[in-house]
Amino acid sequence: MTQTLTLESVQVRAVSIPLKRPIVAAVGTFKEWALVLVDVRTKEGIVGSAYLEPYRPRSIAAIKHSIEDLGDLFKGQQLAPLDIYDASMRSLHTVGREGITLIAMAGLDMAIWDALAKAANMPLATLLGGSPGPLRAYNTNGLWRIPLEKLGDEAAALVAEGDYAGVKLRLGRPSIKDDIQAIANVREAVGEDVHIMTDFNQCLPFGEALLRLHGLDDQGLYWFEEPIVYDNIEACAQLAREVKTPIQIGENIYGPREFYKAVVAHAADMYMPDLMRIGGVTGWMRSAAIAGAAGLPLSSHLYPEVSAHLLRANETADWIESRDWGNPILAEPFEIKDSKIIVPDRPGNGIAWDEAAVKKYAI
Ligand code: SMN
Ligand code: MG
Repeated sequence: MTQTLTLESVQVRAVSIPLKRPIVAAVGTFKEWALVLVDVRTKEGIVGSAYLEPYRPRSIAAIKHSIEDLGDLFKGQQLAPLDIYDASMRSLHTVGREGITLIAMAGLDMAIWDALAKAANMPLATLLGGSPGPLRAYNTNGLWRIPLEKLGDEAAALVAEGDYAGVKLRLGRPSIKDDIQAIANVREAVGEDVHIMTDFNQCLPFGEALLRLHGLDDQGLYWFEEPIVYDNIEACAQLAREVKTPIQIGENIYGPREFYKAVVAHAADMYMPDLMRIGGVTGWMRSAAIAGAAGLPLSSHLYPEVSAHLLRANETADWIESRDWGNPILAEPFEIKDSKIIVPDRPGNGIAWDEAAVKKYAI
């Protein structure tokens, strides 16, 4: 007998969790990390869960209202994520195709896929044709734009957190000399065998990016992430052509069509979609197929749990960005061992709330 699920209601809550190492980046300074929790209840009794990372707490009201809007629209309908994705876009494009529209849709979509995997009694990775198991991970939990002299100790501590084979260092300091010193401090602390991914968070004007990336090209860095504004596709493509170190982009790409345009324009050498912007599991799988066909390495941005399931089912899976900021509200955070995140062998996406912690951090 086939089991279909019917949407009964959608619950949206929010928490804000203090960060062990505050984020100091070109996108902003954050002492706490907000999460929007989405639970999709079905008539059959299965609940699908997922979260969004809205950065700015004040944007939560708009996201919540949009998800509730979609919940009303699909009440009583079958949980068919591809149908719901398309109908959501048709419904919300009236208030914009990207931004809140895709973010709300993505939150609902991830929770729906969790419910479907639970109904099938399979991990999400298995439902998508992959399997649970390990994936290589780098530690992104620090190395923000903190004083240069603090970088070495922090880098060593980050490696020790999970025997990590990679860490991410934020660059784009006032001068290239500062960036070179930052790299030297981290390299000295982690040794030759740990990869250093670097992230500029779009802070460089294009001319400065040309000078800076050429100047840093022989530093043995694993990638240059978002050196310039993400949607200047032609300029991104020029950097990818001219610079030896791989250019990595993707966390700000909204939906599979924008992803396709970037790939066609050779805007980068590697991609790292963000689940809330790429359009949830559905938008990710559509984009991953494009990356796979083009032979482009695919990593993740934030959302380590759901991204890990997806990368276990993707042709060109590369690195998981490992961040623990959401762990305090998870009943069973994913295990990290030998620089690998382990996709657990339990039904769904593996996200279950620690309700006492959700209450504690509720906003
Ligand atoms: C990032 C993530 C979250 C907050 C600030 C910056 C960054 C990354 O772009 O790739 O981790
Ligand atoms: Mg980034």
